Amino acid sequence: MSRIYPPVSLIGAPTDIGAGKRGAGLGPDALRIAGLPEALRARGIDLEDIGNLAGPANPWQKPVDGFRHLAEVVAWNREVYEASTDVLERGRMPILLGGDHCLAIGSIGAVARHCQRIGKKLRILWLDAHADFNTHEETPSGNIHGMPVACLCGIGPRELTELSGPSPAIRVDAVRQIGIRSVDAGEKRLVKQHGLEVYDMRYIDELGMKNVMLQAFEGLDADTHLHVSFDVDFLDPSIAPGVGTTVPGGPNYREAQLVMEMIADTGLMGSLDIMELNPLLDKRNRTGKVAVDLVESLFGKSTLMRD
Ligand code: B3U
Ligand code: MN
Ligand code: MN
Repeated sequence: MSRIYPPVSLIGAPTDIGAGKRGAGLGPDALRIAGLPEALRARGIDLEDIGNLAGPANPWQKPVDGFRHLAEVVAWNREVYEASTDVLERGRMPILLGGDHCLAIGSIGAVARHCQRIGKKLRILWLDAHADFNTHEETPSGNIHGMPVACLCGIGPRELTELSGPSPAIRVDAVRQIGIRSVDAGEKRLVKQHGLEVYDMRYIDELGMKNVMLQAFEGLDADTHLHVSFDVDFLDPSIAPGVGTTVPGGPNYREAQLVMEMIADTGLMGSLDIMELNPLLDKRNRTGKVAVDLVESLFGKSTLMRD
């Protein structure tokens, strides 16, 4: 099925400020060099690339009170929030090129406020190996890329929970997490306590990816804005080694393609993050190319004879 897509804007956020390894700051250009703009234009999409945002350098310091680089994370997220809001208000679909996943606080914050303004429901598909639901007390690392979902749900420091407006930016029940296979002990307690909907790999193995996705889509309607937050470490490391925190046992290429194709079929995707790509940990930008391939499927490129 061919579909008309809204105009799209690429926003680069070249930083690894919330990560435990350096290199995710090269993600935006690695995605461009892997051919993302050309691939989207080839789908007939009206594409603008607003280039890379600027923010503080990574001072590479140890965590303080359970947070590493909190002030810099706030500054980067403000930039992301403002750029994403501007794109949404111009009637375009933002694609945030990360950068590490802490930037979802600004990106999803902008989408959540936009949905509130225009009266749309919000559903977030969080594709990740990790739940990213840590707090400064539970975190084993102090890395804020392990905390964005908690912050968006109102759990975290005020600088981050109120970054886009009154806290919480989103309701826990707006989120569906898919592909999860690494959750810290304290984080797991919090996930359960708050009732976050997590489809972990065991669940995917048992039900099959198709049924899991149908569950994730339950309750969607034409008034729903679907935000996809794609942490590239969602993928099995055998196809996506170029990320800072690989976790074995993730979705394979075919399962990942099915996820993307089924999201495309909903016709509801209104915004996207592509996060944590780290080309320094890869050869020949392989992971970037896989990510571009999958994003093409998110925009309706089908490998089947259904077009
Ligand atoms: N849960 C761990 C590891 C982690 C979370 N997100 C990523 N890694 N990419 C932590 O440090 O919070
Ligand atoms: Mn993540
Ligand atoms: Mn992850």
